[in-house]
Amino acid sequence: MTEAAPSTTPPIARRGLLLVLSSPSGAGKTTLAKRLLAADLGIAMSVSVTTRHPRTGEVHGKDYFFVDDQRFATMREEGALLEWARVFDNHYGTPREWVEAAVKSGRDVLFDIDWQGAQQLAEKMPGDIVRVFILPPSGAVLEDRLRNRNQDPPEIVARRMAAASAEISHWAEYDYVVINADLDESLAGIRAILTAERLKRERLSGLMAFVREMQKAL
Ligand SMILES: Nc1nc2c(ncn2[C@@H]2O[C@H](COP(=O)(O)OP(=O)(O)OP(=O)(O)O)[C@@H](O)[C@H]2O)c(=O)[nH]1
Ligand SMILES: [Mg+2]
Repeated sequence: MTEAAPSTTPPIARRGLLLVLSSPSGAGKTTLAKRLLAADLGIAMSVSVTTRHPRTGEVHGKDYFFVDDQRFATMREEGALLEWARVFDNHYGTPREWVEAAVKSGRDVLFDIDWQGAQQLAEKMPGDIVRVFILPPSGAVLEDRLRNRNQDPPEIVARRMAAASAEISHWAEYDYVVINADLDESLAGIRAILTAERLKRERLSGLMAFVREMQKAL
């Protein structure tokens, strides 16, 4: 299911938007992000830098840019990161340049980042950010998913649950909340949000010129 044929609406210049997805671990955020990217060719993923080790199957430059502590610290000090946070025992950050260029040229960017990152982006680019929080359908479902993820010892599962609870406490800082009981339905919700946000007058920087041109003919 990819983008439909080009529409007949004349192109109006606009800034790209920053679509941020946050959720507790296990709510389905990464799956939803991948589905959205496959379904909508107009949005691209912001690839974060992280100090955590790659997992089997993860690709450098696609899932993350995997760097060591020193490289991360240098990037942070040089201002190369738009936002950054410590999550569990690792550092994560968003490379600045790529995002700023994308937004300027009217491309939309998708972020899979935590509440700390969402807060920083909202401070830096308040007019461009759209925040979506993904909730699991219930605490029991989340607990089940966290328990069954890997064969982790109980103390690791307990730590994940505490982190999930802390992340959930930030839900009200988001513009939209999607309860992910059904993947297809949640994806449809996120696509509807994206469609509506793309049409916001404030984002359509070319609208003034478009209307002026129209009025000339009247
Ligand atoms: N602030 C910030 N958070 C990030 C960034 N990149 C990833 N994260 C968050 O860091 C957390 C851990 O991500 P991962 O190490 O990929 O682990 P995961 O198993 O995918 O974790 P969950 O998606 O939470 O289940 C997730 O909540 C991500 O959303 C970033 O650049 N900045
Ligand atoms: Mg994830």
